[in-house]
Amino acid sequence: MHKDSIPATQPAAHPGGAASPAALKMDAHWMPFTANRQFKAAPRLLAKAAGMHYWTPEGRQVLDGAAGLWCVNAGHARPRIVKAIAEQAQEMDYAPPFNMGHPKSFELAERLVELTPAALNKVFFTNSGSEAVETALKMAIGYHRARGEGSRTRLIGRERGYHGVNFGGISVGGIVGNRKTFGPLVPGVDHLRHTHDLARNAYSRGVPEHGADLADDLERMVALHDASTIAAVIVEPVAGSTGVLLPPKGYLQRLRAICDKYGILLIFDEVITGFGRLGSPFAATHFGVTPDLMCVAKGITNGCVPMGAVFATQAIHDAFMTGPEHLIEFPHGYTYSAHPLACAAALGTLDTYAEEELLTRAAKMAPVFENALHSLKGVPNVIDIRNIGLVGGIELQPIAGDPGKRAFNVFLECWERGVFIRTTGDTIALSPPLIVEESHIDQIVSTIADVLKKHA
Ligand code: PXG
Ligand code: PLP
Repeated sequence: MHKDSIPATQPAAHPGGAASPAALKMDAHWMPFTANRQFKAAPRLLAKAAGMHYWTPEGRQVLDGAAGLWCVNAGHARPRIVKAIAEQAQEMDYAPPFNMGHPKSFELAERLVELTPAALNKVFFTNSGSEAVETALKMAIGYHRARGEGSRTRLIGRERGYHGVNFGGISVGGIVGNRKTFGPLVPGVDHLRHTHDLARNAYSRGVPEHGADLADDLERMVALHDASTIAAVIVEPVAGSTGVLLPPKGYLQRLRAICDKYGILLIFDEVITGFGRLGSPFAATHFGVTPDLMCVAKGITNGCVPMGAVFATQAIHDAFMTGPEHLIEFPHGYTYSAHPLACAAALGTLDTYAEEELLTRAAKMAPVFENALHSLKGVPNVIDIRNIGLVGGIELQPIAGDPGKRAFNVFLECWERGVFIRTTGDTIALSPPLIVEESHIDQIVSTIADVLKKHA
């Protein structure tokens, strides 16, 4: 069913008449989240993709263990999505999103809210996860103000959280490397402690036992700042970018209860967990905890065209709908909100997910994935293994004085051996496309094992 269409031996063309890799000039492009000088000295280029695989410009096949960057959930080059984008580009390239509309955005919104918890029945479109986060934070503050609680402006994030790279997102985010360079950030932000606890929870299968009480940090925030100053709490239900940190059993439920007690909005950042990664359409549906606002991106278009979105409750939406009807209720939006190509890609993506039942496939594959990952216990330098659905984290013992280096070396060597993985700090983060088969999982895990054993 998911057979890749390009044989490994077929030499890949250089799409669009691009220069051959040897002749490629790399000076002008300042690359994102990349060691630019190191990369340009020894580049790793991708030229084609289909199904579970990438191909380099030389035609070397590489298995995709990361769904690109946690986004290509249905696998690469899926025909329905490709066709939808091509047809939309022919039919209408662009439509202004302010005070104008096009049918596909409305169709898409209706389709999306069929998948979310019933309470989340409004959708606001953005172009990325970072923009979804900014949008949700502004909605939260604006909601309280509209209800006459304008003092609720404080935002609570969590240590080790990743919420994109814009100023709001890095302010509520908890990654020092992304924050320290950029000055005072957004004022009035505080952070819960993270939930990662190797001493008590190492080698958990699924959610760990210990740490639900860490949600009580929110009670301490209320005691310190007073609930009347707090607009919202934002968390990733499962933290992806900082190394696959799972919520302790009962933690999200407890956070929900404390938010309810004090009228604080709960925002789930589901940019990674959304669209089937955990085995249910969203983490909210997986854990049975409904946030007030939910950010998504990545899998919404299978990574094919940039798009993000924020889901909101009727109550949040309606709080804005009170002024004169000819006035803009929420002064926010992007030139490319609900871009026609993105909407077409998203509709093709939802069709593909539905036809192949991909939004629940991770639940079916989880036992196979879990057993394969945990077979790495005892392999040199492995200090923890974490998994849920089709997300896995393998934490390695850092090289003394050189944090991150061991995992990056494993990444490089896996790439040489034809397996693409993602690493963050000294954790290997696996998130294969949801079409993954057992043989692919075996290849990923055995390649990692071989590399770790070789360097023991
Ligand atoms: N929130 C979460 C939870 C994310 O994972 C974003 C927001 C930002 O989305 P955009 O589309 O603006 O990138 C993300 C993105 C990694 C990695 O190394 C993960 C992301 C981005 C870059 C790197 O795991 N996730
Ligand atoms: N900067 C300028 C000068 C603009 O005119 C605009 C949009 O009109 C933006 C930034 C924001 O761009 P976008 O809507 O793509 O986020």
